[in-house]
Amino acid sequence: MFKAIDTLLRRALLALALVMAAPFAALAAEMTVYKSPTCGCCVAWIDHVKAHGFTVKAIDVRDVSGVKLANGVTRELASCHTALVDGYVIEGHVPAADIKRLLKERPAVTGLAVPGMPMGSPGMEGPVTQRYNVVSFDKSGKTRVFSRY
Ligand SMILES: [Cu+2]
Repeated sequence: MFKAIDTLLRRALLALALVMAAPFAALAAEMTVYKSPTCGCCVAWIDHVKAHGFTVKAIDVRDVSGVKLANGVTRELASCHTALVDGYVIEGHVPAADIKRLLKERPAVTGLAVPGMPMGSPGMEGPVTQRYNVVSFDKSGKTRVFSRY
């Protein structure tokens, strides 16, 4: 009798714990963004990912290329800022939706990049909108189109 109540109580507590943990699991990951102190579009991109639920720690560095080199971002892939999130490298003006998809699907890649700084990408909004691709890249330098805009 007591054992049955005990089991019920345990199940109820477990259910409660799961319900309470769910909102935390749904929270987006924390991101560290390396950028030059004078980069305006970097800040605009940070605002974009924050608006999509990411927590951002921005670090100003004098030479972002050192961060890129250390994280497998080649010259062809390079943009302004370099971000690290949950084991992945995010280079440039990558839309938050792609980062969320990356973190959900977790492919075996180093990260995502939007090379250069295409007009119309998040943080680069203006009167002109260019077409651009988000590419995934790996350690060997191999790239693959992840999404098209
Ligand atoms: Cu930029």
